[in-house]
Amino acid sequence: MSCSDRHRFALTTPLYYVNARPHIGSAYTTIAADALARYQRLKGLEVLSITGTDEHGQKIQRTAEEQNRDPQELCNEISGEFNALWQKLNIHYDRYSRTTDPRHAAIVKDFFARVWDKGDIYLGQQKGWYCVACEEFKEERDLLDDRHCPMHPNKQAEWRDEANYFFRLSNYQTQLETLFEQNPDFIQPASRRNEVVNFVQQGLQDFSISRVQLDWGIPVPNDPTHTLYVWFDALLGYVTALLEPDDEPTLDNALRHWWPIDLHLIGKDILRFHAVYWPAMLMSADLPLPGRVFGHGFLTKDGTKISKTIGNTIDPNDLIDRFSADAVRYYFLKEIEFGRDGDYNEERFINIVNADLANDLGNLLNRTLKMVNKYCGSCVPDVNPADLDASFTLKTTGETLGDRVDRAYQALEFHTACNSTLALIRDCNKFIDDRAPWTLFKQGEQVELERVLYTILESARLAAYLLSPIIPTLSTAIYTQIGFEIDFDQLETLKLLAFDQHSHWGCLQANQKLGKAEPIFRRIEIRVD
Ligand code: ME8
Repeated sequence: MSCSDRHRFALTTPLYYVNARPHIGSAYTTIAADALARYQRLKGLEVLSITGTDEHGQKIQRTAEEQNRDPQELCNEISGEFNALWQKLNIHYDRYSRTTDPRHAAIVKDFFARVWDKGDIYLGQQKGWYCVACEEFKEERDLLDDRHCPMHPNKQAEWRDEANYFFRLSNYQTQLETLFEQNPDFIQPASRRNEVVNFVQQGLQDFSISRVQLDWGIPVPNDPTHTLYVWFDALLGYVTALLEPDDEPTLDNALRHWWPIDLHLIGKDILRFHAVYWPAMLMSADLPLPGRVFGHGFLTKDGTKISKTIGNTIDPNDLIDRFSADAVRYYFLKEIEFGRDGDYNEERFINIVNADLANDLGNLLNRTLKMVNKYCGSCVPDVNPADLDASFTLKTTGETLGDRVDRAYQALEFHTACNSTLALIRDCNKFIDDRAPWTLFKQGEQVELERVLYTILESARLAAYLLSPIIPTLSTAIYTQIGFEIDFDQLETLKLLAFDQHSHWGCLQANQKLGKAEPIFRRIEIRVD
């Protein structure tokens, strides 16, 4: 079993198919992965964040044929679009794995040889219904009327009866059952784990890992009349990503530094591949297993899964252009419990980011900074947090917030991290109205006035710090206005922001010179077309 190094953390998004431009569903997993990677970096861990594209298989071959294009040219174009989107969404990945990279073919060849030598590959006859959109054989009982696929109701499964190489998945039934029993957290959340355990208990069947009517892929090393099944090749894209730029592309070199990966973040549609097929393939190759597989829910639009194949996509580029990257990142992580399905609704999007980011957080900071400028000479008020008594309830709440949010990130409960932090900010807004600093000023209560303003400023700082994995640009703006010279996007400055210190309420130093006060997030006006 894997035993990962506590000072390092490697995580992956799925490698996305390049049959169409990225949509908000693909962005969703990547936003979550980026938030988690940023959180781990804040905690001082060395992080390797992996994403990429899955470029082989029938689905891509057909898309290229339909568009009368060279498949590689299609892959290059769409892969470029994924990359451009990640830049725009402020995603910091360390490795971008493309399965058409020649280095990847070398890794696949080495891995295939190990599984072959183990005796886990044999030639057989594959008969069954294949959904090209899923790149998966389906049981007839799982298909809808006229053999339409439940995941892609506009696509029909196709009959196949051909010689294929098979992987002996059935050999790993007991080992997989033991894995799930001994490592209850291997598959998360628990509901997904139960699904997988039930599936495995029904008895595992070998699955075919080659195709004969397919050119666009990696030839089977021992028999080039067959092409490797796209999933066999794609999962190994996670391993290829581990090669250092100068490494010779061998499996041993790839596994040297970061294996085993700590976390595979995926959507629930590809759980079986990651939680059953992949561990069995790794067991066959005698390799340690990844730490965890987390299967999140689907984004839906009017109740239907958002999908490139169905054609009901939402363009993340458009959302970012209109609302900003931070707003998009915040909405999806705060609004949808990670692990569950969630529906996208534009009115709700606007209401939430306006309420939380523009009103509660943005206005609070702006009002407070103006008062500090006016009443305290543009410096953090000269207050020792230890002198604040129990009537400063924000201090009491703030002192436990760091630990609560830390636990939420560890458990991938992004919505809890957001809600707990925003609760402190709402309390701040009430606190200002209750303590009325403007009245304290008129009454000449300078000591109390400074205590009140320090308390609010420190709470806003803490909120910005704890939300920085989700809204890095806004957090940088808040920190800058409070007088720090840091950028949450720069790894070097993160070293100055030690989690132990900055996640604690009370770390703001008295007399720090403030930056320039400016609105951090402008309210979004609802478009009336
Ligand atoms: O499955 N809601 O690629 P893919 C939430 N190439 N997440 C969604 C979503 C939705 N509506 N639609 C897609 C593949 N996703 C394979 C992976 S990995 C070695 C190979 C997310 O582009 C979700 O995480 O079809 C899904 O699992 C992922 O996009 C990949 O989708």
